[in-house]
Amino acid sequence: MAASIAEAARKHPAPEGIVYTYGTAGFRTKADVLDSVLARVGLIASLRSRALKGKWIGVMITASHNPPEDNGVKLVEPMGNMLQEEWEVLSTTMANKATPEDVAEYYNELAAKFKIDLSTPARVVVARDTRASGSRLLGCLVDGLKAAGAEYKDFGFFTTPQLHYVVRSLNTEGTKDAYGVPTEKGYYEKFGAAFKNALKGKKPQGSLTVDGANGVGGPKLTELIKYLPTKEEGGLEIHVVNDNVIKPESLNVDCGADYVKTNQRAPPTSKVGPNDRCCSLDGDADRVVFYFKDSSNVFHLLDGDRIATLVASFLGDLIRQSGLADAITIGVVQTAYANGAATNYVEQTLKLKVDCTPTGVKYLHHAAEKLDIGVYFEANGHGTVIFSPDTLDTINKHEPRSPAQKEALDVLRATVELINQAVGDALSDLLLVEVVLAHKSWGVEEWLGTYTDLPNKLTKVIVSDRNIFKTTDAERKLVKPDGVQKQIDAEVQKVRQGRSFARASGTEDAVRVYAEAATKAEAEDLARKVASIVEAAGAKK
Ligand code: 16G
Ligand code: MG
Repeated sequence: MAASIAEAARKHPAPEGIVYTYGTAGFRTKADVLDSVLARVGLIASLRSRALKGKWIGVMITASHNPPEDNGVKLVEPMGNMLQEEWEVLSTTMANKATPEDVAEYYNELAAKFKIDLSTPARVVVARDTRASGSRLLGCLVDGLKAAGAEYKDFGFFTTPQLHYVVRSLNTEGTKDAYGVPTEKGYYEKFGAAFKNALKGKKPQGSLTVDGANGVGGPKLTELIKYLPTKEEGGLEIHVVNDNVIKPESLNVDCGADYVKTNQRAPPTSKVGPNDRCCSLDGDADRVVFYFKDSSNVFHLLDGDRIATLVASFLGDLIRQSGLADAITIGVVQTAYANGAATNYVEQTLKLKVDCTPTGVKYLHHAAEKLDIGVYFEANGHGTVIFSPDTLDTINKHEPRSPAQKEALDVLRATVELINQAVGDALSDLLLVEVVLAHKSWGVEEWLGTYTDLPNKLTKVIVSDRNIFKTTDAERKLVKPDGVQKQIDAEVQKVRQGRSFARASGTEDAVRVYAEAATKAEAEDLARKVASIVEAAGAKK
């Protein structure tokens, strides 16, 4: 075995001078320097599976919303969760081993450390997005898997959430927690049927235009549509745009969720009428944001905060109407980027508890796991809802006491099925939003009307070393460099409804600054002031 491990590493030598890190979303960088990483991830995935007695582990090759020339890779745990933190560190170490001998030695070291029996089967599911570099990188990954003697299933092109779905389904097949049939078709059948059941005769109004970011989400949505009720059958009219995966160089270019959220504008190609619902996916379809233009052609964004508030209010109603209010509580998990008005709305109007965590899906997911029903979304559109095992049990066993309770309970049960609980899933999330709007008989204007966002500004500052910026309180306060938070606080005091924070980015070499205030001018001014404080602090040695 050691010989084959070293051989795989030799075939894909690590380029000199590059330090790789398994970050918030796996390894991600320019595709042409990732071959060695993919081969080593194949080794790590095999070890992880063996450490878990042959459970299926997922490997997804994607760089999400990054430009077409980038790529990346992330590992998925058996229940469809993100990789355990300890293994992120081990993956980083493995990726940075210099020689084939070092790689083989580290492989054996890990086997010894975790008492892994190397004769246990290793099972790995692999898939990729539509990037041009994907097939080459898949080859490197497979070299690693074969060297480690792993059994693998290649699902070809998949959205990231489809991979999470298949991993969880494979590991729960035949048990009482069976998640779904572990195939692509099984995914469409599960979510298609749940959508129909959750609508329960309510007809979506108008149509939905979905921007696929020219990534894998477009064609997969087109496939999913075949499993949804047609407009004539009381379903939703969906138009898929920006779904050109034949031209991978167009991926995420002037379209997609990140473009819309960052630029606060619709993709230039968008040709929709006033108040028409639109949404944009990112390159691997684990993020979605909604938007529309009103009759005066003004753009309005309905981001992750809006999805969270909409869904939390709907679930709250269903729980009450089913007669479960005493048994189940709902909480909302956000990050510091959530608009203050959204937080206020959840606490004051919906009367639900809000938790704040650091940026990154895994932190929100972990916090949501502690709740009966945890609704978690980042403002950028990553998110889902998770139900604790006890809560699922309560919902399944509950006996309705009236026809009205039964009606609500049926919708609640179908909604649980419609939500991809393994991970935030743009396709499942967009269907969920449509179900809520249909039940409330709302269009985008009513949705937008629930509260008014505080004007806000996000900027970034390039500093010589972003790692000197250390935060606490879910990234809302700086503890280092000394004295900087005090200066920020002083600026925040000067504006009405002011709030601002600075944090080192986890994905870019920069410090991000967020500011919000009662008016656009105050928010922008506050962002500028805080950015210059950060810049000055970052310049000091
Ligand atoms: C990653 C995270 C995303 C987060 C973003 C923040 C996952 C799957 N993705 O893309 O949740 O919002 O990083 O980027 O966790 P930043 O640290 O550069 O601001
Ligand atoms: Mg993504």
